[in-house]
Amino acid sequence: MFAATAVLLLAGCGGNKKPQQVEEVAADSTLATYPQKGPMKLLTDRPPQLETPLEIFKQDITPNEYFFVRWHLSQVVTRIDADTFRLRIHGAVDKPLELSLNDLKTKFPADSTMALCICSGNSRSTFDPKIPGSQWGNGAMGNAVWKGVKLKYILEAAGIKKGAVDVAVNGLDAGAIPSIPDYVKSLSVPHALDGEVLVAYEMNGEEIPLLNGFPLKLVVPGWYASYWISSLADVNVLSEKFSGFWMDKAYRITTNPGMTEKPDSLSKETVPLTGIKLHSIFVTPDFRVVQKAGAACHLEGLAFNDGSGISKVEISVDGGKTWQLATMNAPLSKYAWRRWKHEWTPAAAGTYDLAVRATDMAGNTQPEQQWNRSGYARGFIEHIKVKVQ
Ligand SMILES: Nc1nc2c(c(=O)[nH]1)N[C@H]1C(S)=C(S)[C@@H](COP(=O)(O)O)O[C@H]1N2
Ligand SMILES: [Mo]
Repeated sequence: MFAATAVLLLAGCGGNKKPQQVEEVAADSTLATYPQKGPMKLLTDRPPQLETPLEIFKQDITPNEYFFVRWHLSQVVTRIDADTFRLRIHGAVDKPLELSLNDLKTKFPADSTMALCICSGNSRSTFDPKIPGSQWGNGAMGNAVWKGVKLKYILEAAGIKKGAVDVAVNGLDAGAIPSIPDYVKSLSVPHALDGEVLVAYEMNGEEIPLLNGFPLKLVVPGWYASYWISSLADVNVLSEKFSGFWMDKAYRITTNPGMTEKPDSLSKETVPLTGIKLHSIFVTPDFRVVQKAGAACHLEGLAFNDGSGISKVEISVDGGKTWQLATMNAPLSKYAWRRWKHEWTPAAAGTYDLAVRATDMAGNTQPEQQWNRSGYARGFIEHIKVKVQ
């Protein structure tokens, strides 16, 4: 079935020297192929929201072509000239800077980090009661190697003025009309200077796809992707606390323990959502495949949190009554996801309720229940139903 869906198409290929250009074509309404992208699940086309197919998560590193895409504002960037592009650093600094891509690559040391980029709303479609907003499955995340310059070095080159408190970060995208608040996020000065936040110009050894934030993406390891500003162009150092829609009104979470609240009594207090909540998912088996009694079924999946580490992953094949330890692969890096595996041989035919739960280094494990008004930070235990005959 075809719908009159607008899709961005890259004309010409993306070398750093050539401007990147996109135009419109028609496409399938559910699986879409966008410029520099393989077939992805299309959530919305304006702005583009594309979800990674689950089988891609069998790979430790998510290829750029399959990395999920999420923009908030309809005026996404469809053309960037890498030669004239400048990253601007201004505000409460001694020396405002305008850095070209070449400046970033030649005047600063390069660093790289492997880190999980995950949307706060990943898995939103699984919350009950249902929550409006992008109905993501588990595919609004990906693990990549990011290379670029530490934000700390850039800020030190500009010289942060004494008393500065926040750093506001902004990309090239904009709302369709001026009343739509620009997508701006902020980090505290100590966080921006922690040496882990990166201004990335490379993703998995290639330039960042236009839809994922070419030419620069802010990488904030351990924090939800809402801070990972795509097409980063403006860094504004502030001597007072940042105030703006995307920090004050959006991407906030209840202060209740476990990031959970009741639909009929929403918590009064909210704070900006920051670190990635402990969660784990199945990548195999595919719940649509019928398994055979007496034959080994390979269970595999991912566990992750804010980088503080996973101590164990457990599997249940009886709906959470009993649990067995899964085998974890060695950590890929501090901020990457952790892969786990488990062999299971179902003895008899029937429908099995499989569940997976991870435990962090402090001994906290995942709850069965969690809900919040925006469907952020899913951490409740994933169950899948598997048929055996
Ligand atoms: N400039 C800009 N950066 C942005 C956003 C945006 O709308 N504009 N969305 C954020 C959110 S909420 C997510 S989940 C990630 C998605 O990054 P991706 O498109 O590379 O997957 O970008 C973040 N950075
Ligand atoms: Mo997001």
